[in-house]
Amino acid sequence: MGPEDRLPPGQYVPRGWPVLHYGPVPKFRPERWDLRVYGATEAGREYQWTWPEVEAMPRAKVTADFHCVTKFTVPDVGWEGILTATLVRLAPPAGEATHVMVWAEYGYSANLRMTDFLAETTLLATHRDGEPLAPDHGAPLRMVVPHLYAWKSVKWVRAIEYLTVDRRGFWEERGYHNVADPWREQRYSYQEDDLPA
Ligand SMILES: Nc1nc2c(c(=O)[nH]1)N[C@H]1C(S)=C(S)[C@@H](COP(=O)(O)O)O[C@H]1N2
Ligand SMILES: [Mo]
Repeated sequence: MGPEDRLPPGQYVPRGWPVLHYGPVPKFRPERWDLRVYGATEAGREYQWTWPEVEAMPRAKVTADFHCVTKFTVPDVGWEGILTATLVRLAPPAGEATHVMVWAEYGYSANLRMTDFLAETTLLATHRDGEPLAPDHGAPLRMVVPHLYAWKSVKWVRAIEYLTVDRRGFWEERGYHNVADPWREQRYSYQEDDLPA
C-alpha cells in the first residue's frame, strides 16, 4: 500500500519535509541542557538527566507517517531515539497519573493521555532517517507521537510532567482538539462537544 492509499481524511503528501513551529528555534547548549521528569512520579521525586546521560539510554527505531493538522502528511519517517516505555522504566509514574504534559524550550507544551504517551510507537527522537535531528526539526530531542496530529510531537523537549488531572497544552488552549486523532479528524476543540472522546 502506497502512502497516498493510507492517508487520514483531508491529508495530502507534500513535497519534502516542511518545518513548522511557533516562535524561534532555540540554540542547543549541552552544558546548560537537562531533561526532567516531574509531577506525579511513583517515588514522589523528580528525575533529571544531562545530555550525555540521555544519549546513553537504550535506543530503538520507529518508522511512521507524520500528520500535521495543516493537512500535510510526511510518509515513512524513520525515527530513532528513546521509547517512552524506556523512560517510564527509569522514571515510573504514580498509579494515579492519567496524562502527561510535554514541555519544550520557551514554554511550548502539549498534553497527552497516558495511553497515547505509552503507545508502542511514541518516542523521544534524536535522529531522523539516520541523521541527527536538524535544529529546526527539534534537536537535540523531540517527542514523536505518530498516531496523533503533529502539534503533539513537541520539538526541543526539556521536561515531562506526569498529571493526575488533564490540563490543556499550548495549542489545546488555543482552539485545537484535546486528543487530536487524525483518523477521526479531531482538529478543533469545538469538535469535543460532538461526541464522547
Ligand atoms: N516546541 C515546539 N514543538 C512543535 C511545534 C512548536 O511550535 N513548538 N509545532 C508542532 C507542529 S504544529 C508540527 S506540524 C510539528 C512540525 O515538525 P517539523 O517542523 O519537524 O516538521 O512540530 C510540532 N512541534
Ligand atoms: Mo502542525
